[in-house]
Amino acid sequence: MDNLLSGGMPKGSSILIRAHPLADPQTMAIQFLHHQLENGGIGIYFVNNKAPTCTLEEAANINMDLIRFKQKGQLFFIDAYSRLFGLESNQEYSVEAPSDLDSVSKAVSKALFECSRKGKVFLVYDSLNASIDEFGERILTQISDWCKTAVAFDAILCFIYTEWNYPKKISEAVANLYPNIVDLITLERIVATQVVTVSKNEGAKVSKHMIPIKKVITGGIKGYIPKILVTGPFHAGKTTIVHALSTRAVSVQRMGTTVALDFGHVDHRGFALDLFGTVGQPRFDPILERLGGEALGAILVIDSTKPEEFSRAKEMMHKAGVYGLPYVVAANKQDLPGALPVEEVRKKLNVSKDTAIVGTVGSDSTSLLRALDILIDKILLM
Ligand SMILES: Nc1nc2c(ncn2[C@@H]2O[C@H](COP(=O)(O)OP(=O)(O)OP(=O)(O)O)[C@@H](O)[C@H]2O)c(=O)[nH]1
Ligand SMILES: [Mg+2]
Repeated sequence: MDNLLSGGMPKGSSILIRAHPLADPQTMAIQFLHHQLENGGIGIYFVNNKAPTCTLEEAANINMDLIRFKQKGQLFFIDAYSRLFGLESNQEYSVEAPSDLDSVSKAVSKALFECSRKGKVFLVYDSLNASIDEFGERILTQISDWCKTAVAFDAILCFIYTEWNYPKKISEAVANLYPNIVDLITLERIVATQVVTVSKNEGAKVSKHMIPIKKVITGGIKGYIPKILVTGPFHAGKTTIVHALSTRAVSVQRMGTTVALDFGHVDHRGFALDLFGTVGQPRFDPILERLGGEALGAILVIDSTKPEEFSRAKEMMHKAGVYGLPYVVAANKQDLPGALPVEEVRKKLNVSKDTAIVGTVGSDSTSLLRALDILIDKILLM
């Protein structure tokens, strides 16, 4: 995100997290807030659609302890919710009359003013939708004023917004209001999922139900590239590379060769990636054809001492159906005598200058990470 925002969150500015109706903008906002608090900033959380404690609970669910910052006097809530139901609020700032824009405005201005004296403020506004529902376009004029205040106080205002089916006029006005917009989009792309099923049960008849499962990791949002195919000829070093890159990996091996697949999970640069290594032996090519599906990119591993296998390498890319996807060539076994240098590999493999080829050694993770980095960048630019 820092790179996407060219060097991190802008100071003295405002940012809109604009989410597709199926996406979850709050988690991202909480994560931004938590990051600012950890760096010593002052947090303000404006909430008008649920009790402030709900936000604390949701943060705890992703292992982010906001209560600690609240107790330390670093985080303050503006409660624009409780009074809607005639309830008392025990928060530092509360909006007396949440249905009255002046009352909301007063509370926000007061909090911004007082908290800016304590340090650099990061304010989360949760949610813009509820305010649009309540005040219509009037809220946008008000926000424009707050954004000016943000510049004056060097604060960052972060608005949570879901793009429901608003009239074009409103959604355009919202988009025009903010100098920074982060979009959370849901892609309707089917990704390989694990399923669990029972196939034998003490001889009793079993149902054909398949239950999809997903291991849930706490810690908030992570970039996730669900499938990178690692392919290449027999013995080129695919299994070695998957294991060297992965924090967790399993392989189905027999007598030193892979007989089903390698699977590895990589945590790198804040990304979670899943690597699927294929089998090199041609008799397993039917598996290869199935493994390539839904991959977002590929690492083509070749043994740099065996140019006679290069055409097989390209054939594997075709068979796996990953030609056309972003890919990087790992010209592996560079440590062996007779290994072709990268430019020779390019000639013999007969690929263009645009194809990234990285010289690698299976035991040297620096060289492997260089290849992975290039691939990630290519995938992100897709
Ligand atoms: N010298 C050298 N040996 C390597 C390198 N990478 C892998 N190897 C060795 O090459 C052999 C084959 O490596 P694997 O990782 O099993 O190759 P693979 O591509 O998975 O092979 P299959 O699954 O059978 O197609 C092993 O003995 C590895 O230790 C490297 O960069 N240099
Ligand atoms: Mg293998």
